Amino acid sequence: SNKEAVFTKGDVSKHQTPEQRVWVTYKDGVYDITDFVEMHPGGSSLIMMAAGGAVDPFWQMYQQHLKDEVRTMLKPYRIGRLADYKGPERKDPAEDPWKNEPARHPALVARSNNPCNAETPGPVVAANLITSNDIFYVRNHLPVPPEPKDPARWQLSVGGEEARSTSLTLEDLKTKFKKTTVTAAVECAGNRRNEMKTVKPVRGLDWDTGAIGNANWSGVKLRDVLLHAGVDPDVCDSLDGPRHVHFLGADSDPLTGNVYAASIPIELAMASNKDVLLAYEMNGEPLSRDHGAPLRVVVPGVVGARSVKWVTQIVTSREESDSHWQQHDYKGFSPSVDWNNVDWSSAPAIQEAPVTSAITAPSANTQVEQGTTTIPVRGYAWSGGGRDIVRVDVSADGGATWQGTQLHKVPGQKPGRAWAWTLWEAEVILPTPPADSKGPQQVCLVCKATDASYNTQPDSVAGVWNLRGVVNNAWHRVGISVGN
Ligand code: MTE
Ligand code: MO
Repeated sequence: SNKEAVFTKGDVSKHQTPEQRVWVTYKDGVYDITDFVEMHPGGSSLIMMAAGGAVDPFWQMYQQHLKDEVRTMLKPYRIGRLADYKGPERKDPAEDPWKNEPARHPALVARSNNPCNAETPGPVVAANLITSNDIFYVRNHLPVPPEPKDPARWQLSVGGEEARSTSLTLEDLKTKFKKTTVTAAVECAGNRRNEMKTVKPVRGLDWDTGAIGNANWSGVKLRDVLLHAGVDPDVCDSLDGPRHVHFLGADSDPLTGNVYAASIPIELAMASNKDVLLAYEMNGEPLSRDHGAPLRVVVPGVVGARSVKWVTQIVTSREESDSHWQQHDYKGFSPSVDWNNVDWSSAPAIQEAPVTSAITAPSANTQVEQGTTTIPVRGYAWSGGGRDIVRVDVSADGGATWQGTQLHKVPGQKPGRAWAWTLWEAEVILPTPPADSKGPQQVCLVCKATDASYNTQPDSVAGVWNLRGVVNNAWHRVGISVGN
């Protein structure tokens, strides 16, 4: 409106701290967000990067759902408008951080574009024991880093506490260390997040069941590389030695310069039977750009977030990684915790994944002919920590009664090292419709897996709901109808 106060960019730039009050602009609007920032001490770091200036360029970077939330959040804080607003600033196309993204298989189901997040389509997710590279889900937080200009000069640096600073080329890794192949599933902790929002809203990508895949990863054992860098083989027994191994990726935030990073406990990194790999091949081919070329970490049995792609630095430390993704994401909380009262330091970073399974066929809302008595049902099951899947049960009546399934496994997995997923299938007997029934019969198919420690899945999503929508391992339900 005309009566609105008018501010210059210079006025806005004088408001960058709670003491000066925190102002930002979005399009032609000026907002005093001090109260918002103080209400969300943990969640304010992103918006604070824009303090005293425009939030618009930040929003070009981040996902749509975040943009919508921030837009709604801003509304009540409007204090005026910007003088001489001339529309969004044109960015130099040469600086577009997304201009180097690789091509992707058209069958991948996109959940966001920049960054690319795309899942394997439901019907093919468990079609084969090994997921082919081009339809393996992609979960990127940042732009894909450029390919090394001269691959021969690419280097991995290894160092940190009680380790010798060491540089290794790809050739060093391939020739000085034993090549190992490990079949392992990688699953995003956000897989099946879409079911959580039926309980209460969650923040995150709307993954269905396809943020998981199973591949043959080849490379060298992280343990061998750490030993090469002089890490004491008995480091885990030392009382004051390093406790964590950090992995830093080459992908960086175009605004802050922060790279993707995560860490795992040193026990996992040093154990020869945990099979943590620095992989340069996926299913016998050099890693593709989306999956971490030229080198990525694969931490079997652990949520995908710790399997750092494009890894260029490995650091031993007494402290856990302080990255955003280790400290302020990929943690699980009680359903009672929300974005207003979350204390990120109160929960540990998720490492080993819980037992899970999902139905991948038939898909939801499938209609089968009247008189159908059985239906083929299939899917995948997997548990973290190398715990094998010992059983998958399915139900055709919402979980009142259960039927057995046939399991299909990757051969040769060692005891306690079942890193691969298990596929399963069954010809499921449908409930007999009541004699007086009219119209289509609704059938709720359910699956649940049991792992080698006899852990099984919780029955409801509501009980495992958490604000970030991670590790949803509730019984998976698929509604279909019989007849019309
Ligand atoms: N590593 C880097 N450097 N950057 C990332 O964004 N995403 C992580 C992990 N490693 C990520 C990363 C997450 S959350 C997951 S689930 C897996 O990579 C996904 O691996 P994929 O894209 O090969 O399927
Ligand atoms: Mo993830």
